Amino acid sequence: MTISTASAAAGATESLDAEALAARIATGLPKDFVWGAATSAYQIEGATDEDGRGQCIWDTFARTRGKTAGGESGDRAVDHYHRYREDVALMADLGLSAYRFSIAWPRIVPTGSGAVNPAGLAFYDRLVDELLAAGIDPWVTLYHWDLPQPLQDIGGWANREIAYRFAEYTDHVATALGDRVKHWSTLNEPWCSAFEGYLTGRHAPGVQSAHAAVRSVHHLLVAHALGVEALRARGVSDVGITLNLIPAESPEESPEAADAVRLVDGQTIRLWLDPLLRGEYPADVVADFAKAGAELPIQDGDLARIAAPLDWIGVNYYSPHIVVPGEDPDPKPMPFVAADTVTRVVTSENVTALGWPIRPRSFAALLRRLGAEYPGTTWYMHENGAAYLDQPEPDGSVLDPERVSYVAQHLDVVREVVQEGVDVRGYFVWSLLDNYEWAEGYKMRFGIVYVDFETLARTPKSTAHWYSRLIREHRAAHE
Ligand code: IFM
Repeated sequence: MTISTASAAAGATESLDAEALAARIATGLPKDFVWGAATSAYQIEGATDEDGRGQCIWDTFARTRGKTAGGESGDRAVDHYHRYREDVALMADLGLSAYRFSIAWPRIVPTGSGAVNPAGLAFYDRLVDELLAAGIDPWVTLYHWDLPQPLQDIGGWANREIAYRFAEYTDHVATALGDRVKHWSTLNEPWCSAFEGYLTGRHAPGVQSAHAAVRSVHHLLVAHALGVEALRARGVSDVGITLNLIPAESPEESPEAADAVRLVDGQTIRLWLDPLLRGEYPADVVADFAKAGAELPIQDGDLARIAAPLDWIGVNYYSPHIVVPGEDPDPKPMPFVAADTVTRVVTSENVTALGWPIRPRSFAALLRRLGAEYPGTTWYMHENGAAYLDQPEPDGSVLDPERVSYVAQHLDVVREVVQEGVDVRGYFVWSLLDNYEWAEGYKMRFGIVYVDFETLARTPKSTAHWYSRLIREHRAAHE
């Protein structure tokens, strides 16, 4: 199969065979490059009523009529809670060196504060031991969107109290797993938690308020800061945060188009990286918030704590936001505060099944920009992948050439920018398994391993085989 790459070195687009591209990536990345796959608790575990797990905002949201496709929920998901051994064996077969997964807060502290649930901790204890026995390095994410419902009942992330509860929960998990888990991410994609959870309401808890969304931004960052302090206090040395850094671009060249790009870029990228890495919120974003009557509830000392040194930033990238100026006629509101002058460009050209444009050159530009504007930072690709409507062949195999192409193109970009000196140290494909894609339900498949949602049987797709060969080739190249 032939893949077009975005290599800048080649000038124009270049076409390479999938195996030749794998060889170029394998030999072009350094010896200690980390090869992983990622998942999250609510999307794969199921067992939402077992072993003392409490309820989370996604349980409530999915039960609310009209909020998720077909009313689907993570109640059973792909039953990883019971099948984790099989899943770890699968990862070992693929040759993964690392696995990024999240801990379900409602399993550990079912009511969000107070008593710890030992049975919940025991699950992750078993999972971590299983991973280590298989030679796979666990990368824990502490929060991937499953806020305990009792904490939402007191305002959720719009209430500063939640940040303190997060620090307590972090301490419990670090105490239990810190002897074996070396890599910790505090939050996954806080932009989604704040803007999709509290502004558009397309995600749990389904609130629609600029005021609540902006408060949530700051409280999520305070939670991150307190979480880092809790982890450091337990002697954890490899700590970061995972951000979805969606670059904005416009096909138009005008001051209005530049302003639309500025607004979107400000709220997706600079709103997070600037306080974390520079100790300040971007002034233009604060001004956009003020236009909507919303203010970041900063207290004395917060900014210094948020900017405490990190070991890395995890980057989740899928696609750029393509925008033009003007009021968006789309009935779905743009997920940005004061975005009444920004229209999303919808295209059907070179998109995944979710309609997300495939633009490896935008990805390359993003990584180069991160390297240039935030020098001295280490980056890990914590998520990258593509949704397609995969179906098994009559012989049971699952062929997903579009996903092979997507992953190969984006990995080749990683290779290229690493060779230019951008400090990207690993790649986690999203996702290990087909799973619950939040409000989209189960239709959109992101896995490199196919899951039959009836029988729950797992079948590695072509991407899994290609990725596995790449990992082995990389190892062989550095032996
Ligand atoms: O499935 C999600 C994941 O939970 C967070 N990042 C984006 C993925 C694809 O939408």
